[in-house]
Amino acid sequence: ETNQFPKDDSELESIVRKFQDSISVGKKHKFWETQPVGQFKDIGETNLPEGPIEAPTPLSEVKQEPYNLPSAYEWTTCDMNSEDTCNEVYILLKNNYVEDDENMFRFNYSKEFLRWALHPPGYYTSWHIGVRAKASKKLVAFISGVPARIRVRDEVVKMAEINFLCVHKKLRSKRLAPVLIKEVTRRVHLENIWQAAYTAGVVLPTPITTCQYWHRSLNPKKLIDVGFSRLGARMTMSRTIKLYKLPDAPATPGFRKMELHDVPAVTRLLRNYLSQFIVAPDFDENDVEHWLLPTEDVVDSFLVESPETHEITDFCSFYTLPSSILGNQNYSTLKAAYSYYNVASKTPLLQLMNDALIVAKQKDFDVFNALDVMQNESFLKELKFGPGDGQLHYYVYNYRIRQTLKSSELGLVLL
Ligand code: MYA
Repeated sequence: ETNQFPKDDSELESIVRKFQDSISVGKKHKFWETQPVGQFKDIGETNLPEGPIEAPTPLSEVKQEPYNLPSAYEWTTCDMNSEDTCNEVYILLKNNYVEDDENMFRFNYSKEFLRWALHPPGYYTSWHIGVRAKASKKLVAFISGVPARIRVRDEVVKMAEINFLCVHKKLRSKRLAPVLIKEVTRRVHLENIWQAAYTAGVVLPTPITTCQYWHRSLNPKKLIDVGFSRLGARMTMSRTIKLYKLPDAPATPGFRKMELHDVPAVTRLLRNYLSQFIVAPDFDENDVEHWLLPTEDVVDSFLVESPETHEITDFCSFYTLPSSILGNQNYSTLKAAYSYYNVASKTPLLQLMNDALIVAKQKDFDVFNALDVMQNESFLKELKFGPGDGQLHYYVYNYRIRQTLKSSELGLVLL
């Protein structure tokens, strides 16, 4: 159902841009070439050792003062527990964060979501960094990090997960982003952490893997009306609605919402499952409680409790990330669910994910999105997901991984 052929010049341009991106091996990255990250020229160099690119320096040698900003701007640390500050970050992102290639949709992370994303166990307020205009005090840029333990093969590495890098539209292309990145790096170093993980839609030196988003229509009429998808060839609206129809209730006996007392069992299930991937988070019970216990309109988690043995055998989860629909008369928000962590040990993964689609539909989501990571490829086509046109590149900072991974070798989902 999704874009098979370019429909107009702007779509053609975006395809050309992506092609140019994909051959960006020869393109200059004035900032990224100075950073301890895998460089394009080193691709295929199998002799370089896996692990940190630069050794940590003594903490006393970490720069003690913030980097310089252009004189009209100043640093601010954003306390997301403050209703006012959280609202300012929310508004900056709502108006200036990531859009699709055709500028039809823009991510609209909710305030509750931002608080959840930025307050995991052990978070540092100092890693939630804003830039204000000195005169008006208006927030014009943001970057954030949260601590995480990420396993690469058999090493567990303390990292920062960097997200929500945003520069106001009116301040773009002034090299502010490298200053934000250097400042968050400095503040991460001050906590004696020397590695980071991040994702981006753009190609930078150099991805550890490149993933694709797939989309499963839950409300096909709205998706077509707002231009998210198009009516397939030889399809009518009523045939399309029928194609995507789902049962009213999940099919698996014992399928229910995750609760606090499930945290130990879910942690065991998930740790065991994630151990098969080359890169994956090293979740303990505190992490599972934070990241996977259901939070209204932020994250949903379900599991299968065997009706006979009461054993927890399967688990699925998705997070809520709406997008603003730019310039549509009838609709302002696209309600999207994003597949998070799923583990099937007894129920077939296909059936488990079909139940996830059913509960997402019950909760009135318009679309269910999933990356082709972990074992997701095994259900995407059969459950009528269609490939999206955007790619998501995964990166690690100051850690070399010998070969580029297949997306199915990745066990990490960033928000
Ligand atoms: S990904 C989401 C990024 N946000 C958006 O896409 C929102 C809309 N766009 C914007 O707000 C701006 O366009 C941004 C760039 C802020 C993205 N990741 O200031 P500039 C490089 C990394 O003139 P602007 C997310 O949040 C670019 O290649 N670098 O450009 C994860 C160029 O460098 P080089 C990026 O457009 C973020 C330089 O910036 C990105 O005004 C992970 C140009 O700067 C990008 N997404 O602003 C950050 N986009 O010349 C890295 C552009 O070398 C974290 N650039 O090519 C690294 C780890 C840090 C911690 C380490 C701890 C040890």
